[in-house]
Amino acid sequence: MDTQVAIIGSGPAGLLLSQLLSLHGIRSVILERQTRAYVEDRIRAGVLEQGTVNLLREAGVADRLDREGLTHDGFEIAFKGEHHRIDLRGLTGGKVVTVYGQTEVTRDLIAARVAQDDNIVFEAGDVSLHDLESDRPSVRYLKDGVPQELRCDFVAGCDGFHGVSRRSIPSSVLKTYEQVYPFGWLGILADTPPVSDELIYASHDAGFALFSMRSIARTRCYIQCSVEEKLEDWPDDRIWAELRSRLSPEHAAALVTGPSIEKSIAPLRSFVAEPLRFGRLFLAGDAAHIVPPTGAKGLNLAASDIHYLSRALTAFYGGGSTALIESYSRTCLRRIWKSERFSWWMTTLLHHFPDDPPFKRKMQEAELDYVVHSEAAMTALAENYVGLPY
Ligand code: RFL
Ligand code: PHB
Repeated sequence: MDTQVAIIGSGPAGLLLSQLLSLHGIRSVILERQTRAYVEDRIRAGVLEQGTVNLLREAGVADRLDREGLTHDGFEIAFKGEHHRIDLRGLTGGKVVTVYGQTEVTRDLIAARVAQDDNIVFEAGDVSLHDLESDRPSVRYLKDGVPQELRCDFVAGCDGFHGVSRRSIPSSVLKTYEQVYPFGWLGILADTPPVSDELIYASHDAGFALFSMRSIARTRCYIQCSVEEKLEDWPDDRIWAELRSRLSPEHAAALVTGPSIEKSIAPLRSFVAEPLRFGRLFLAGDAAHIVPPTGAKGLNLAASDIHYLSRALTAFYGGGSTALIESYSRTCLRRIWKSERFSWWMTTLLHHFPDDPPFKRKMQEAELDYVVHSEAAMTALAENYVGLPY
């Protein structure tokens, strides 16, 4: 089989790239290891920057997002029994975020891809990349146990942190930077109304908690937990009790609990691989970088990588220009490192670090107190949260 761009992975990065390329008449094939149902049911991110929303509109997949997405003008930070509002709209000259689940973004994109080009190969096994330094690379994989080969001009590695693409770059070329945090997030999804109209980021002596949502009738919450924690030790009642204990009394009284629809534990890590291009292979999204979810940046960074990559490939096929291909890695990394910094800072500010001396906790409290009372500090927080410009 032949195509122009072989895309590995049908997460938001791979799907959005395929959709944008298709609008410019550029053919692509997506190879995905999992089944369609698995990909569509994965519960992950929930907060979209305006740049991500704009890109989904440009891709023609924002009808449901525009109908069902919730516009959020601000969020709250809670600590020491008080809560403080960060007025995103007021502090950024009118910018906001949209709450709309990654699950829904993925479903909308898959529906569009299947309807338009039907170019996703689900359950593609043993994917391997070849001849990446030539101008005709290929991708080999198994479908129903039968070996297949896909020849292409470019390979887009959109296969997440555990994918094969990053590992196909020689270690002599790739440099990685990593920080693993000494805790994880235990997430719960339930059909109960959110505790507040806006997200609440709570810093508590027992650890961080986040009160988010998917709709006005569906709650998504997280609590900081140890990475050794087992899900079976966390019946719903224990999670809700722990969440309630980390809220201010006013919000605690308003928390509505109910049976969980989904529960999961995720480790927290910061990670960047450089460069993002090796010959004809581009890395994008979680394949190239991971942020801890505290700043709500992972999905949004995947989208900004795809903004740059789609433009680079469109310019190449439009007139043979390689300038944007050459600058892809450099351009992306400038924005990636700033989102890494913000996510690391939010994580450090809001979590309990088990091995820190009491002095460090006092420093956190002083910084929190400063951030929520200084217009300058809140402005810096708000402009990063709504998303730095592309
Ligand atoms: P994905 O979504 O991981 O998709 C990669 C796809 O590649 C497939 N794959 C392979 N296919 C073929 N061959 C192989 N060898 C393959 N290996 C892997 C996988 O099956 C998968 O379908 O990466 P992508 O597209 O780069 O998207 C990144 C985002 O998913 C991720 O950054 C966000 O979910 C992170 N994130 C958040 N981001 C935000 O912007 N806002 C948030 O509010 C937010 N909250 C979160 C999050 C991530 C979380 N978890 C679970 C880590 C909350 C949580 C709890
Ligand atoms: C979510 O709703 O899943 C969510 C929201 C904000 C974050 C992380 C996750 O910072």
